[in-house]
Amino acid sequence: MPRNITYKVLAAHLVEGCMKTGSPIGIRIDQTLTQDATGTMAYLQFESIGLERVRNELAVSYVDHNTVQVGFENADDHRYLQSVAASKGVVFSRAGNGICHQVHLERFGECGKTLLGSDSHTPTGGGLGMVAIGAGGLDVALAMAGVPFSLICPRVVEIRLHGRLRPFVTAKDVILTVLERFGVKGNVNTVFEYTGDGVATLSVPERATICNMGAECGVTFSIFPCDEVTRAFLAAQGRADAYHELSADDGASYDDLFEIDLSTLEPMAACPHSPGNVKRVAELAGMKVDQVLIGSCTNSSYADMVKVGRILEGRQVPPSVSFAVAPGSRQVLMMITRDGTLEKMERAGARVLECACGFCIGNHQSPATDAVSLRTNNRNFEGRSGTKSAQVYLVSPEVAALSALAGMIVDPLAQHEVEAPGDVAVDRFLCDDGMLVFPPEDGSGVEILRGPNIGQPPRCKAMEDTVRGLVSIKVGDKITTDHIMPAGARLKYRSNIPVYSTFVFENVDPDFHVRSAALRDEGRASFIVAGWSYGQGSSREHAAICPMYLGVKAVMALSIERIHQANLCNFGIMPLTIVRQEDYDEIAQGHELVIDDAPGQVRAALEGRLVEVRDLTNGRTYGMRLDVTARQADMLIDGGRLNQMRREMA
Ligand code: MIC
Ligand code: SF4
Repeated sequence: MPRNITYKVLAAHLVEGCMKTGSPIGIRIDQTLTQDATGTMAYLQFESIGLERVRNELAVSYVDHNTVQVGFENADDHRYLQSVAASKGVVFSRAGNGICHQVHLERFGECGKTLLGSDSHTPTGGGLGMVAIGAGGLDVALAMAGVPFSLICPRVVEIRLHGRLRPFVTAKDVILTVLERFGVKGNVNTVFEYTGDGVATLSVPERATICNMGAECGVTFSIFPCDEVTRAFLAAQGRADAYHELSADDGASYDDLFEIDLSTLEPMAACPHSPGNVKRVAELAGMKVDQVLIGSCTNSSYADMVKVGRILEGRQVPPSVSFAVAPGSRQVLMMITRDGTLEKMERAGARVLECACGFCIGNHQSPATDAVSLRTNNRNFEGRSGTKSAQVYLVSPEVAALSALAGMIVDPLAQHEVEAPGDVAVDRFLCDDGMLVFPPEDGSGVEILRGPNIGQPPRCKAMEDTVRGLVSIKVGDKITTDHIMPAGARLKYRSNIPVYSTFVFENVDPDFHVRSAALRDEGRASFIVAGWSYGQGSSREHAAICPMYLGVKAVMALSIERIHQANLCNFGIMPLTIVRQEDYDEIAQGHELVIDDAPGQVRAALEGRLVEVRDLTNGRTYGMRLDVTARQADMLIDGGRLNQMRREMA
């Protein structure tokens, strides 16, 4: 039977289950990546599995998120990460080497391989024809131990690209068009596979931009074929061996089709406060901007930087705009230093930032009160920038640069002053792996260094027969993991769960943690009630670990996003789906709920039975769905994945 690319790569890695859409499968993971904000927990969990060395083909540990280092905490984490990498056989990418997804694309990605990363933008690797999936740190720790990764065999949407982009229209506008069509919810267990004659007109970094922001739609991953463009990119990176031809068979079938004529697209923007809130830049033109930031794993490639430099050349950003640029990797930085791009930026008045996540995660560059901030990254959730009242718009680097110069949003197609920057061809990238630390053959003598900020991951308790407690918070739709577990200034507590837990829902309801901890200390459970698409966005498993630490036993939502659902199961929290809208309307904060014979009901849910939740406050009973695999049901009963493993190994 003719196969699409998605099924070809998945089938080549299949170790459990069968390739039937909608059924659970297990795949072998070739490569893993972690970043520092999720990595510390992931390696602590890997250590607790007790293996001497990682078992997958390649494991890379990047330091790119917490590079601001106010206080000792981040530096302690980095030292731990470096030592544990040397000890366990992991390649360590030092702070300053760049953003994990950009560096991985440049130096490690390989056509047709699987990559699991503890970061939701891991699908960036789809630009090189990889099945690249974001997951919680514990799933990545297990993949490093050689355990297959479980997922639902996805439905595949064909996104057929025709024609060629017009000058000033970019890959960012392609993915924003996809976001406009598919939105940020309802795409669980789906893959976007790109096909059509338009594919050949897009470079690998452009394909990577498109795959990167597929994460905002909530798809499992996005993937492009591997063709001459891919071959040339890898050869220019000095890695011709990483190229393998990969294309869909003639007549391959798909579950859905979305056709895009690239030549008709326009510059687009995602408006506050969701990447799915897409408008045409033309509609926003003339809006005053206070801040413009170019960078992040979405748009920080060498080509992006060169184009920005060409637009800025010989011009000056006005004093009303705070303008900064963060190249995505040390390779990019070194190349733009040599070719004069950096000087063009500096002369235009750019503040040049470190090659790191930085502003994207709200680590610095928080805008002024009520400011309009134009950024090239992928998420504009309320408050993520560090300023709750700021209005963040997501655009292409070209629109960002032009708007920075004008002090207002500019539609590039409606101006004639600045010429379109044209294509950027690279025959040979500057390859210097001096900031990568390769592990010794035998790491057994390496001492693992732990500072006082590094605590052990908390243990969860096995499920009790009767789960009884209060709804400690009720929230609405599209609650992101940034709402649940803020990053930015709080990031440095990622390895200190008791402290980090005090910030759960900080910007939604700062007393949540006090209420929940009090219930926990009285031996009662907490429940979170939520609307549609709960847990979208980041892969941070802390959005499950910290609630677990506070005694949360179930999330009851109209729908829950894929990575977060898996993280909840990994940490013993029941992901329940509220079946009837009226039930959601009925349950209020403070209601007392009981789940009788919880383990029995979890098992029965595997046969399709609804879980009965009794509301003692109003005397009603709600039937809720528990969509889990048999393995997840077991881990819920055992009190999480690590307990389950310990039981299996005993
Ligand atoms: C993000 O973009 O939200 C992050 C920060 O990269 C996260 C990971 C994290 O929270 O550490 C992600 O995308 O998974
Ligand atoms: Fe870093 Fe931002 Fe990319 Fe997340 S989305 S990996 S914070 S650059």
